[in-house]
Amino acid sequence: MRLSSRTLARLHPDVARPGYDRTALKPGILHLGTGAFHRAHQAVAIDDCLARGETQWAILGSSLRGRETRDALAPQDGLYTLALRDGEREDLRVIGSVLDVLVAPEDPAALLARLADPAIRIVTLTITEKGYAVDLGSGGLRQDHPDVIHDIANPQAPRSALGFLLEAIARRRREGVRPFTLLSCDNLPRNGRTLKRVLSEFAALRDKDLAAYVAGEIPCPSSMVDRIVPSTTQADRDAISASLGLEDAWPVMGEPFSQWVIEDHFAAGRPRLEESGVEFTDDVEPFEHMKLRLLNGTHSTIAAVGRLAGYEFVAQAIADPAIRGLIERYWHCVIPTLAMPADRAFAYTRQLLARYENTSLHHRTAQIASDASQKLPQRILSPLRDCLAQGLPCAPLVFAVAAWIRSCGGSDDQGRPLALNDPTFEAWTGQPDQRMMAPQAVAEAFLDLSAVFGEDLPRNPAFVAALQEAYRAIAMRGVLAAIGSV
Ligand code: NAI
Ligand code: CS2
Repeated sequence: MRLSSRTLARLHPDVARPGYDRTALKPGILHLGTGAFHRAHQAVAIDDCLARGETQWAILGSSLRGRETRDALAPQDGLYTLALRDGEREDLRVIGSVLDVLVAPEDPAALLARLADPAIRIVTLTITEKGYAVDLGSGGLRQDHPDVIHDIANPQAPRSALGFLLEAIARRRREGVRPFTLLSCDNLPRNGRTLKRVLSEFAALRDKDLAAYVAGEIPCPSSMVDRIVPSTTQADRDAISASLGLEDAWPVMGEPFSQWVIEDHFAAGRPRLEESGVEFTDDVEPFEHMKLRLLNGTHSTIAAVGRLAGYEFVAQAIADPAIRGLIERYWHCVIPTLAMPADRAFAYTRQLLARYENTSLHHRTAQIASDASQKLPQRILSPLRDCLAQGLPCAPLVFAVAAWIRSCGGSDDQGRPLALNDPTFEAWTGQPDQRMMAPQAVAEAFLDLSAVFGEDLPRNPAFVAALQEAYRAIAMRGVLAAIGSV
């Protein structure tokens, strides 16, 4: 029997569930990109708000790509399970905040109509880094992006998040509807500011006046989001359904830790998220630097190094003393680049180690390695630039970049194939064949990738030489042996 409003009462008694009347809910938030993370993070904080009686802030979900999430959740009336795992412990909770999921490619007009609806006051986004069509080297819009070109030509039937948002903003403005707030929850640098910049540049391709309206009237607070949420596997579905006593076609799972820090600029009100543990601030950057540089930077390092060494999961990789030592040295290099007091940052890294050691999460190194070309600039290269500018040691960061380059070669240290899963990188026509080239030449060829390395790093001789040396060591000795020299 399937999880749904009708069967809720049959759930195993230990499973938490919505205690509020879902028929009284009204959607005040529209979410773009209803993937695993949104359902394990923002939708949970909103579930708490609904339970406190803020009934006008339920979520209307949407997908700009596939229909899988809608197909799984529609027969369940939007209900799904969150499983929080730590060691032997697993806490199950059914979340009720997502009312429905719209599938944009099936009916773009329906999504546009809901975005233009005055009841929608906040639009949240988790569309992955690549969903913003941003050139991370310059921070500006990729005007050559196929979706950007398509959406400028077809404003009434867009494909991209930017296309949907701009058309909805134009309609609301025309119809005298007050603006919504755009709240990015992706792991981008200054995610709100980045969104505003690409959206304004996108608008300028269509109408300069609309671009000025976006820049002046649409609040885009930046936010820092954190909870490790591995993709759900069939084994998770089966195990969670067995514990529920009902079938759930798409539960999500994550760690107990959760953090959300938001700049408090909203156009038309917001739920009382502070009562759900969310922090509000005037400037998210110190939090964002701490999280992107200490957590995501080492996550991407573990993904690249761990995959070359043959580790499938983060917990396995961090249990290897060589990798753990590299990560600890990495943190020592990065902490002086942060605005956070060092003792607070070190306490954060101790907590990170424990989070990485959580064996029940089964967090795949391959998941973190996906879209790496969209992740390295803010996670690793940004602190690396600060280290270079301040004359601070940064060998572990350079090593991480070299390991990523090596992992793009298509096989691990044992010659087993490594899948890429990075469409932006795969579209790069200058990719060198790593088996055919001298190590120095491989690192040098990668530096042509300006969307990753910008214009400055390839011109820094100390960085270029260190990268060539780190790559050569990995190629010659294998990644684990090469760590010894870092
Ligand atoms: P997921 O794979 O479950 O969902 C990704 C969502 O993004 C899907 O709805 C997909 O349709 C959509 N999407 C993919 N490419 C798109 C594009 N080009 N344009 C528009 N939509 C697109 O992944 P998950 O776990 O939900 O992560 C999504 C994002 O959330 C991450 O990229 C990251 O920025 C952020 N995040 C994820 C965390 C995690 O641990 N999973 C934690 C913190 C942030
Ligand atoms: C990970 C993040 O997949 C990745 O790239 O580094 O999604 C990470 O799990 C989250 O940022 C944790 O909050």
